[in-house]
Amino acid sequence: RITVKLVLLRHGESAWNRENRFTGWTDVDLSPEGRSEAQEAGRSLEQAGFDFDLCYTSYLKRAINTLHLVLEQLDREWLPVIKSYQLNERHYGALQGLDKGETADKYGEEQVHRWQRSYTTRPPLLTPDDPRYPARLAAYRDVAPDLLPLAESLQDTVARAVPYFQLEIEPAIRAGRRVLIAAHGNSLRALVMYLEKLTPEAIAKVNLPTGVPLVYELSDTLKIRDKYYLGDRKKVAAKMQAVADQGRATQSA
Ligand code: DG2
Repeated sequence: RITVKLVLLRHGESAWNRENRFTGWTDVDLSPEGRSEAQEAGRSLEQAGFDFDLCYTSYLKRAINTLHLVLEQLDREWLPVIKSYQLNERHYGALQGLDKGETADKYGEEQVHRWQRSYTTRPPLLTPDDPRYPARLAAYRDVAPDLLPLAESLQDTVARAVPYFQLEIEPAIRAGRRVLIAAHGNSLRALVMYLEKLTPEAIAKVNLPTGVPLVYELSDTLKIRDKYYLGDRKKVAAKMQAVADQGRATQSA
């Protein structure tokens, strides 16, 4: 019986997580707290005896730098790292940059929750002339423009992240390679939904904590044998609750 460990890691707290702003494809870096979270994630992986053969991350620096801090901690900076835009965060469209609490004050918590956690609802779209439209950004100049979003639902994110996972990452896992994926709250929720075969209703309740390794022990056919967070249970629960609370209104109605 072969068991392969796959580790999913949401980046440490970013500057905009700290400011409670919708981030999406905005390329903000880690906050000082987020850097410590990433180092702590590296330490807990090291202490639990984890090692990796191959790493994947997005085109966004909060995930890239989290991965780097983890590899530094593991003394594995030499590991191959494959970056792909398919692992980018869900594109939050015209909500990007807005304060999540103030948006809830303006549109109501229910609407904000729908934008954040509904499977099919897209946030308000960017217009193609918006300087934030990915087709206008250097990072995506090699990507066909029709693949680049103006805003995405989780379903849209699943449609790019899951086929990428199936084509590029699954063969490596099936071959027994130990994979670490450093990505984002919603791009990782897309992978969690796929791995755990969750319904849209079930994935709506999943909130990934920042900077805590999520370990899947898989068979070579990707059946889940075990799943756990590498971290203090209470701290992890508190971090998940903090993520869930980000869309709350700042003033009670
Ligand atoms: C957050 C997720 O993404 O936000 O885009 O604002 O993981 O890159 O910090 P991340 C964002 P929520 O969907 O949890 O509001």
